[in-house]
Amino acid sequence: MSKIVNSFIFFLLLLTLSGCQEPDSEVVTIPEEIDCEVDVDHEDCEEEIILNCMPGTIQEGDECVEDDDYEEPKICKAVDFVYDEENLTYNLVFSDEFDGTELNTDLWTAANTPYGGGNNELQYYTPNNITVEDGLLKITAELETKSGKPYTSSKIDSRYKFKFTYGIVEVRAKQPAGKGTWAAAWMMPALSHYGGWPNSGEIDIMEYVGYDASKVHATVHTEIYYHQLGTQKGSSKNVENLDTEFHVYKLIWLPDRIEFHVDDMLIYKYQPGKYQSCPGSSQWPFDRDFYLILNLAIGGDWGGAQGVDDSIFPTTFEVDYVKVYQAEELENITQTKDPS
Ligand SMILES: [Ca+2]
Repeated sequence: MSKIVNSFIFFLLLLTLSGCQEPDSEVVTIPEEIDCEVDVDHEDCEEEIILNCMPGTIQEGDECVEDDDYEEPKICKAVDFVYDEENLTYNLVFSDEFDGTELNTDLWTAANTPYGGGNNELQYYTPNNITVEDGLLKITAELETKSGKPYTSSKIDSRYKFKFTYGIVEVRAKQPAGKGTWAAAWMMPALSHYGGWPNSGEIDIMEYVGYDASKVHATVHTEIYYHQLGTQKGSSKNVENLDTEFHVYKLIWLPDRIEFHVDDMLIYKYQPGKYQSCPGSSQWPFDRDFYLILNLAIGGDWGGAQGVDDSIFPTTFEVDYVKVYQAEELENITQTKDPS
């Protein structure tokens, strides 16, 4: 036992010396042999207890105490995923073709509130402005005062019914014409895992404001990239006939990037790992479940930036379908350094 203890101490001494001196620089003095069975109180014979301290703590004597020098290990997000995008096997996991005669409440919840939007929007969201007919979801905004709001409209979400991480979303829709409309197909985090808005992220698959009728917008918001700072990440695309014809808005959400398309034309690609070696959740909170939202707001900081034209009502946002596909290969994907 004593030899083991002494050898261990000697080994530690060697390690210490080799760490701070040039190799072969000095002869190490071997401590004199001590018989711990006889000399039980000798300091070299005291049994050393090595505690398995938790991260962020350090052993002091026989207890673990807080380590003031500890820094949380930084987890890099949206980097080091290896997958073959060309050969992902996508399966349909959510689909609403709006073929019935009313909103499918197994998939969606309709809002009923004057506070459904924020952004100084002017609508009261009620389920009453939804119709499902001709294979379409129709959200119609009306010039109608309700609970102090001058307009009514609708907003539906899949929050408690469908949520997902990574996948392709397709929304085929026709935009609501007129100055003052603000339609969107977008996604919010199911849980505020990284904190309140915008820290846990927001993905705006498509936004449209009626006063700028030839443009469609796609945006992500994160802790450091969001519109109130003017740092949100996104872009827009000029497309004809947005409010007279249906167009397909597509989100491709992968473990390391998000792409937005309209009619298969790229609007914007967000890939923080291209610009930063180690993105954190403040740039990429998009590794958690999100849910779908469709709504037609009236007025507000953006939609109402040029006022609201009361002659446009009723005006309707029409959605032909919402589909979500997920790839088997990405279901449990983890970060792996590419061996090449
Ligand atoms: Ca349909």
